[in-house]
Amino acid sequence: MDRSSLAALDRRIARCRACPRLVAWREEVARTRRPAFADWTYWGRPVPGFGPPDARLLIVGLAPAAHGGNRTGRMFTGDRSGDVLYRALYDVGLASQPDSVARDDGLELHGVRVTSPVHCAPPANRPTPAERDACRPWFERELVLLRPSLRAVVVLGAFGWQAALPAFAAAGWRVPRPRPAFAHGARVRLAGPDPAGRPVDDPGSAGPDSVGPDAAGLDLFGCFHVSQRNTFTGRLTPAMLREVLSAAAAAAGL
Ligand code: DU
Ligand code: SF4
Repeated sequence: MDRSSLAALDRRIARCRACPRLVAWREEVARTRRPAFADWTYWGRPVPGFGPPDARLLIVGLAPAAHGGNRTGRMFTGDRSGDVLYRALYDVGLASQPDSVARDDGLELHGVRVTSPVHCAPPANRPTPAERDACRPWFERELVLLRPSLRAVVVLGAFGWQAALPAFAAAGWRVPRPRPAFAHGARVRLAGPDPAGRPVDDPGSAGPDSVGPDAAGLDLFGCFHVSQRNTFTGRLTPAMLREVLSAAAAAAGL
């Protein structure tokens, strides 16, 4: 197996069983299903990231939804959060179609990859800090593999933001101290590694994978999460989401 390719990483992630509570939950949901999806064979496994391996823009969520990604096997696919996200990506020219219903629906993302810092659906959409930390090596590995092309990131919500900053630092980017706070509309510049190739923020994590000459700087954008709690209440409107995605696409050169 080519351990350096993103496709290989995605296959490895999909076999992970590191978190007992999440393994039990994702499989129980897959067994019991929701009446509306009674004829589905749920994925019931970790949901890998989705999008091209040379993406210039990365979108970071929270975790798959029990009857969304955990059912379809693709990030933000088959749930209301995804309806909002993919509609907006299509509207700003980054997706080939406005909806995302199944893994084989033909959807293509243009220069964009979608992932999350936790790959298994958690009960009540809330991973524990231990689960977030357990999944972090997968996220760091994904960042290292995307590093040659990656130029901008949109983080959806405070959980993703808190999980993302240490991972970007470990993957070689320089994260300002004190750590910038999450806000909708936040925009933070992360420089690439210093010439010596040492991540400034988190020297403890420096290893052969952590540094390299290929990391340019990137622009990190904060955006309210696309969950119904935000979209049904108008806290996050489609226009607000399109605005952040457009700014991030421009920063990424898309
Ligand atoms: O709105 P919903 O489809 O029920 O999403 C549930 C929950 O999971 C919400 O907080 C969004 C989040 N989520 C995510 O972060 N990534 C996904 O791929 C799907 C849902
Ligand atoms: Fe593995 Fe991440 Fe799923 Fe935990 S959440 S079982 S670390 S893929």
